[in-house]
Amino acid sequence: MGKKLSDAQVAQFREQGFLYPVDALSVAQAAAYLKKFEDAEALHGREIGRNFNSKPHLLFPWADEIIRQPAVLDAVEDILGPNIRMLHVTIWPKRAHDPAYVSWHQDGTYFGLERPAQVTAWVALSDASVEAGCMEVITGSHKLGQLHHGEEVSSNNLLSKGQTIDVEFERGNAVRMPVRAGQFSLHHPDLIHSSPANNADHRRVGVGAVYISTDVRCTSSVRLTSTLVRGVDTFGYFDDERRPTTDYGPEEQAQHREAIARFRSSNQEQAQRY
Ligand SMILES: O=C(O)CCC(=O)C(=O)O
Repeated sequence: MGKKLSDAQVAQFREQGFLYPVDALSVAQAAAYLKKFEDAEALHGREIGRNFNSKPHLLFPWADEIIRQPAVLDAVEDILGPNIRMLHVTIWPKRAHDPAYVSWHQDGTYFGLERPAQVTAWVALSDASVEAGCMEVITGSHKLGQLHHGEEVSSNNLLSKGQTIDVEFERGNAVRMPVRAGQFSLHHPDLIHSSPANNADHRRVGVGAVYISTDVRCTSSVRLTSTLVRGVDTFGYFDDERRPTTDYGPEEQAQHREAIARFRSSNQEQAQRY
């Protein structure tokens, strides 16, 4: 038995490449975080959606809290071991009856990590049912390794570069991963996944956090930032991110700008390879 997951759950993750649903927050806690997210949007007068949804944990203390939830980190520790960095965070909102979708991709594609010792946790702030456009995964596809991606140009594709697998793969063993507000799912960086439009009457909002073990290096020439969320880092492959203290403060914005610039530059470098 691990800190959060049973041995059978860890074995299932390794065999199938995903796990869901796991409990993290109460329904009330998830609703409170959703409200903070919507308050931040009201403050800025714009939706935290396309192009303004990366690394929110550097801008908002509430987002930093979400990625450090003990239940999430305990589950991640059961998979990656005790020394953990949080490499990237994306907030994934889909409005009610939103045609926005996420195309078939693998998370590891543009991260340029030297090996796939990575796990993504997707924490639901509102219900992500099948109707609301929850994720769909291809069971066991993480064993295929890194597949080739092209770029699917569509204003409805929520992926920043429209990265989409452009080789054939078996879709027969696809599984939908519904999670309720406060629950999360886990998936492997090489797992093929996507999510379709939201056909529900409510907004679907989730936070996708990518964790790596501290001994994993990024192969880009750009030195990336990341947040040590558990244990110690004796490797020093990343620059440490500072925790935000004020919602969207000037220091927070400066750090965010710098981190995003480095992240995009690294992504572009890695995109040349696919
Ligand atoms: O939010 C979604 O629908 C997709 C999320 C995703 O692709 C991810 O977290 O890796």
